[in-house]
Amino acid sequence: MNRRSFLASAAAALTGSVMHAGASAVDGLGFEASGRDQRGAPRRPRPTAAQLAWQRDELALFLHFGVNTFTNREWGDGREDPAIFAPTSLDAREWARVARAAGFRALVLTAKHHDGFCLWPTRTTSHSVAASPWRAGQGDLVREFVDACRAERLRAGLYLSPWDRNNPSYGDSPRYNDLYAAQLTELLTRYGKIEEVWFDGANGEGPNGKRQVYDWPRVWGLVRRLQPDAVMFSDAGPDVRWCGNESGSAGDPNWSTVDPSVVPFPGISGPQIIAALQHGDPAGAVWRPAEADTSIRPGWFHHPAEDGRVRSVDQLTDLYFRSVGRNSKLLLNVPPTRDGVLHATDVERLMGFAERRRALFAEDLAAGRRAAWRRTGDRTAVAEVDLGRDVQVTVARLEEPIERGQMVARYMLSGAANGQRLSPLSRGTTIGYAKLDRLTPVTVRRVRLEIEDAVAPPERVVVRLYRG
Ligand code: FUL
Repeated sequence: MNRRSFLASAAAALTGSVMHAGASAVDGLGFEASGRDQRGAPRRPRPTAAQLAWQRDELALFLHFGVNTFTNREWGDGREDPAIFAPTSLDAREWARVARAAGFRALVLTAKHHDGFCLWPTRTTSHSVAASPWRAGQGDLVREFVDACRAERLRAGLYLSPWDRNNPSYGDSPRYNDLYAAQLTELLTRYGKIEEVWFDGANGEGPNGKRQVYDWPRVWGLVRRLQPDAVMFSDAGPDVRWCGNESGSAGDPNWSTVDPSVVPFPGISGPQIIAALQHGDPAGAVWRPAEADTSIRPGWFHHPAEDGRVRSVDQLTDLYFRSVGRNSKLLLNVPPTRDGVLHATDVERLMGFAERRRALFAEDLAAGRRAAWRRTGDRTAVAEVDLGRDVQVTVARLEEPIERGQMVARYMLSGAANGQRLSPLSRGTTIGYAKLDRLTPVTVRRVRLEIEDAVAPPERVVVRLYRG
């Protein structure tokens, strides 16, 4: 079952918990007040330093690994025997090395998936690596993972599934909420700095058939207290939102601002919710950019039967344009095998993807050419770049200085060879951190970007051009 069809069936039941806790969940979480600018106009929401760093990473590797790797399932039911968790040559350092070599800057590991099996020796349950034969029951995969991230200078993130199909307290809401908080506390106090905490939205019944009512304000408050610099991901942020699908495609338009009352908690579904996640809201008061998560294979966990169905370099490159190139960040899942290492095919594709990006973005033809920037109205502006010579371009990368907010709502890019008249190269809606446009190969000397509409006076947009 995929998450979407599952959510559709669970939506009705969940509405209860959503109504119950109300929209005040985001209060007191340290959001920057929007305030007013020097001219007295309401200031646009802006990213925090942690959100900026998160976005600038552009690429993160997702690692789904656990008992499902050994049972060949996607969702374990919680009755798995810890004895099956026996990777023979687990090497977290290899995951991190591959990630770094492929240009990824962060990793996120499933410390606990829906089956409840913990990859660290937790004091909260015996259903963990401590009961497995791996490293004779002395292993701590979260430790090895975090150490590997540090060794390769990558940011470390942890996924802790709220849904737990093993724990008997699941569904006895206050009891399980205490246990969940204790697990989070272990993860966020034992291993030093954790940069992203990932809350998925799947939520079914527990082993006792009961359904859990989560205490999200408590969870978010706890993370903020224990790891103030970490970003929290979920449908409802509070720092980073799900992009609304699991195919890795951000919306177009894609605003990094949202109205937090539309998706107040993870796990609610419906077309309106998905649209809000995909597109954000130009009038939204909170900065909550979209993270695009997807897998390099059909499944999230490694299944030998899918070894021939790994996304190609072309497909990964398209994915990059649809995620990073639409003001999002790509969290690409590459699941370790039963041996505990990445599969050779996946590694080869990751390297091919890196090579393709290197070739595509080898030289910014507009680098060092200062663009003439002119406001033409309150919500419009024009940037003009003279490349100094006729050159062929195939890709444009536009960037707003998002540390000051996101403003552009519509633009047109046009270009002309020496002595020729301008003709359109591409049109678009939002820009944000980055907007990537593939162009029909064209020879240009002059390039003009027109900001045709914006939600506030636009700031200088950077135009980069590549031969590809
Ligand atoms: C979903 C889960 O149900 C999938 O198994 C996977 O972990 C995905 C990233 O999130 O909610």
